[in-house]
Amino acid sequence: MLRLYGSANSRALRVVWMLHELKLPFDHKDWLPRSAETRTAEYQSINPNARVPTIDDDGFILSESMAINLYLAKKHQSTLYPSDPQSEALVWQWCLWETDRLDRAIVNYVRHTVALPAAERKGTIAASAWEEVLPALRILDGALHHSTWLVGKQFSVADLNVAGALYRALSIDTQEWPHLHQWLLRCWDRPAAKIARAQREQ
Ligand SMILES: N[C@@H](CCC(=O)N[C@@H](CS)C(=O)NCC(=O)O)C(=O)O
Repeated sequence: MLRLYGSANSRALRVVWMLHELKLPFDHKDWLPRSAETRTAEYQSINPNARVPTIDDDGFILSESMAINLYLAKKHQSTLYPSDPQSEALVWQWCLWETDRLDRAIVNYVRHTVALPAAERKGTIAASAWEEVLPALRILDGALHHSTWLVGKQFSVADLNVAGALYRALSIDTQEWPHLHQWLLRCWDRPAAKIARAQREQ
């Protein structure tokens, strides 16, 4: 059986979401980042970064949340993974773009504005993160101006991976970017997303 290492309270959230989209049973090692379990030699033999998530798919080991979701959707011939090369490439584009432009910046911004206890927030970190987050949110809003989804005419792994990474943005006001705002709500309204979110927020 497929095994997922990593708590929904980490970037494994987007993988939990994908596994529920695909309705795949999985053994969940619900480990928090930096937990003792991730610091063992055994875990580091499958993920030398000592980070989560990682999957073990009947002996095939894979880390990097974006790659995991691309692999799972493709392997299971999901409608979330487009079959034509150009749409497939656009899915990769959005996943790589998110990792480059937004993934850490949005986490830093939300942690240092609303998520951390007030005494632990650092305005300088929030301000420099915002300089990266703001243009990225504008780009997403522009991309969604004339289309419901990021690639093609239906929800795909591009939407799941980017909206999954934007979980933190659910706790800030995004109404200034109406297309992004509506798309984010649309994505997180999916039943599989709600299951993953409930697991994170329990
Ligand atoms: N690019 C990686 C990032 C993985 C990552 O940074 N995971 C964090 C939790 S969200 C972690 O395990 N951090 C532990 C550490 O920093 O030692 C992915 O998307 O899977």
